[in-house]
Amino acid sequence: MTEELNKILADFQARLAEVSTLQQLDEVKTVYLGKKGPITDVMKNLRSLPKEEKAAVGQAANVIKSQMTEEINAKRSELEEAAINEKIASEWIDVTLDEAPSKIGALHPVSTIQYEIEDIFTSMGFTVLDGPHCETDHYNFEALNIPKDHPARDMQDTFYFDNGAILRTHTSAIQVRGMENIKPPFKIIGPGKVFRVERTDASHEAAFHQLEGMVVDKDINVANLINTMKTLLSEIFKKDVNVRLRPGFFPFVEPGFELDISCMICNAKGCSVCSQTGWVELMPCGMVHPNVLRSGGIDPEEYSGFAFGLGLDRLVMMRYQIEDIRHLHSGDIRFSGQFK
Ligand code: FA5
Repeated sequence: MTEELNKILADFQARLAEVSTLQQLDEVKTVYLGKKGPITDVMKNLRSLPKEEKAAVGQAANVIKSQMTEEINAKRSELEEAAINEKIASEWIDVTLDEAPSKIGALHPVSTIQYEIEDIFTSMGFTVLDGPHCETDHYNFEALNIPKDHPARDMQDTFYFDNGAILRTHTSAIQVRGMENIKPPFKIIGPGKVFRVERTDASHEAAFHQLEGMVVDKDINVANLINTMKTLLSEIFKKDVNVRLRPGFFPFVEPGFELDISCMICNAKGCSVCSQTGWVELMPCGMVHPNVLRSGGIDPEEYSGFAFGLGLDRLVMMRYQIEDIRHLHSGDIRFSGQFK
């Protein structure tokens, strides 16, 4: 009988050695220690053994049963530990690794310069206004002293909708909306996108950006205008820049000026951006025409004002020496990525 028990143990150990999963282990346990297992059989048969053998076989069967239970428990621990180690290995994260390079975008240089200028002007007490891209003829032309059939309309051809609405050609439309809502004295700026029918070249786009400025108060004069322009340019360029002021015609100002900046692309030698003149038209300006004040509900006998319209794209070109305006809105990230 002892021999038989030893054989059962040897069989069990051979099967156990092949076990590699917890499921297989449970199967082996059921086969050897379950109700229908060989040890249970031995115990059941004790009755039929001679008295003198009974105790010895029962004892031996119990020893073997305990040994099997111990070996099964040891195997279980071994398998559970292996499973935990495998999980740890598969979920391991190296927290010391460098971050994957992120693809975070950046502001477009036109936006950057716009926000800078907004900061400069708000620090001088200006309020920032906004206006719609899609305008009426009234705000874009009529209220700015440009009646229908006025030749000045030719300089700013635009895109017309069937219902008479147009894409605004300049941010000057924001002036008109500003006058409707704010009573003088006031200092406002209005940045934004504008649209024109243009044959594009190195310094002309069909959709570009301007920043309008308007100051209305008592006794405002040209000296106030020039001082504001100078403050703006020295704050933006942080160095002396060559500018010239010459007469310019716009129906909504009188007198009107063109403020040109010495071309920084070619150092005023002449190039396609400055049309070989050495000067770039940057910021027309002037004293607000009495008709415009009147159409905004302001008495020109009591108040006067100045206004200007800064070309933001050209300003960006001067600052970063960009030789063609068309790069700015090309959508080419090899270009825009340089401004991160
Ligand atoms: C105007 O748009 C006037 N509303 C500006 C103004 C405001 C004058 C207030 C007086 C008082 P102009 O068409 O020149 O003016 O445009 C103003 C600036 O916008 C130009 O000096 C230039 O810097 C920029 N600009 C004009 N056309 C284009 C274009 N096609 N592409 C890029 N920039 C342009």
